[in-house]
Amino acid sequence: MIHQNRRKELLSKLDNNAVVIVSTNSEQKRNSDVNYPFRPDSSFWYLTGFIEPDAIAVFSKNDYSIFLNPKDKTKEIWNGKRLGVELAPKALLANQAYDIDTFLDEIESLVDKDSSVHFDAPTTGGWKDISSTNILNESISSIFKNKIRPLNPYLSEMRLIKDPSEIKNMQAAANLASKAHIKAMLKTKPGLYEHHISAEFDSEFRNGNSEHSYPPIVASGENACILHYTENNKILNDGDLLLVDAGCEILGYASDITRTFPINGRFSEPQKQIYEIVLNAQKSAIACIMPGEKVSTPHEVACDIITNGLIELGIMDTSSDLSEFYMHKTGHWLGLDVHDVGTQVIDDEYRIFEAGMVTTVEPGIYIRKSDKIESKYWNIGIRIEDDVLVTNDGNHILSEAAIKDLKDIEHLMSNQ
Ligand SMILES: [Mn+2]
Repeated sequence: MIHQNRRKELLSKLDNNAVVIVSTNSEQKRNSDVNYPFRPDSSFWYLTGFIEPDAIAVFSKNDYSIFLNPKDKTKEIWNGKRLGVELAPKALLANQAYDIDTFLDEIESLVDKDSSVHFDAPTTGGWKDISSTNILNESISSIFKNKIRPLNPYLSEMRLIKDPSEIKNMQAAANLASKAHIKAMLKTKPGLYEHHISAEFDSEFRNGNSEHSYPPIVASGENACILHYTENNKILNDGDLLLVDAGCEILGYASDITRTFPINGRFSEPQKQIYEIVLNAQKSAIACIMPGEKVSTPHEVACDIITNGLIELGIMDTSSDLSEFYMHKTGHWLGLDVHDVGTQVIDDEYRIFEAGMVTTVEPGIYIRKSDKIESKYWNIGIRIEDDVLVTNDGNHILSEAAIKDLKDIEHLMSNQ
């Protein structure tokens, strides 16, 4: 029902006779005859609730057709059950279902002469996607030509505002990942390897019937200054920090959390100084998230605090560029995709926060070796990231169970 309501709401934003075509992913080859674990396309999942690979939904005000893989005894024995053409209409609340291989034969008959066709080329590969040529995109472009209109701008606006069922899943994803971060702090000690800490997240997520929402970053010492470090195989050295950026997925909805903590359980004085700047920037950025505030404000607030903090410590002088130490944005939308859909800017102006939006808040400071900087600060990389829901009267930190105050972390890790 929830998916039917979403299709209805989407159509209400389009022309009266508009037709929407949206497709999901195909399985992707990892090597030889081994595939990557399958993950449905987020927009397709959002509108249909259907999680098998190779499917296309076509719907308008009066009609909903679903194209999907047909039942196949052999393939189902080898690869798992399929819903099939016969059961699909009832299960998915569609008017009719077709074998996906008949898509090109049927599609023209499902679109009236004066209808517009809302469709965007799949970005992650889908049905008959062959290297750089997407057959679905090519076919739809050649059949419907100038009747084609974009879909994503309308859909992204809808996906940007989360409904209560989506928020429930995101809270569950944040809770599970927060628990895993606490476990990681308790497990961490000098002499273990980054992959041992990574394994805590694998175990916690799988035990919660969940998956990673992106490859985790478990970066000790200087590795923390590599933003997308995923080797996760170095030894944990006494005196270094460990930066962990890891989140999971519940029914498709992601969490995305980063914590940075001392491998031996005690922050050194220079680490403390940098940590307090990042934490202050993060808390201050979160404090200004509320309906009516510009979405650019958290980043501005975080940049000011980090700039002043680094100048005070003599790491940066007024003329240096902040991007040497803080080179990414303070947040991004979060939802079915970790970097979720939705624009930041409308008509050349930053938009304002609205209740139901979920953003990450993740300032950081990364200090690489440099003759211009006192050596006690070298190789300190710190990021603190929470998932924040905009509520009617302010915000709620979905990931608040993951402790982040310096004293709380030291206290937790002293009980190992
Ligand atoms: Mn993030």
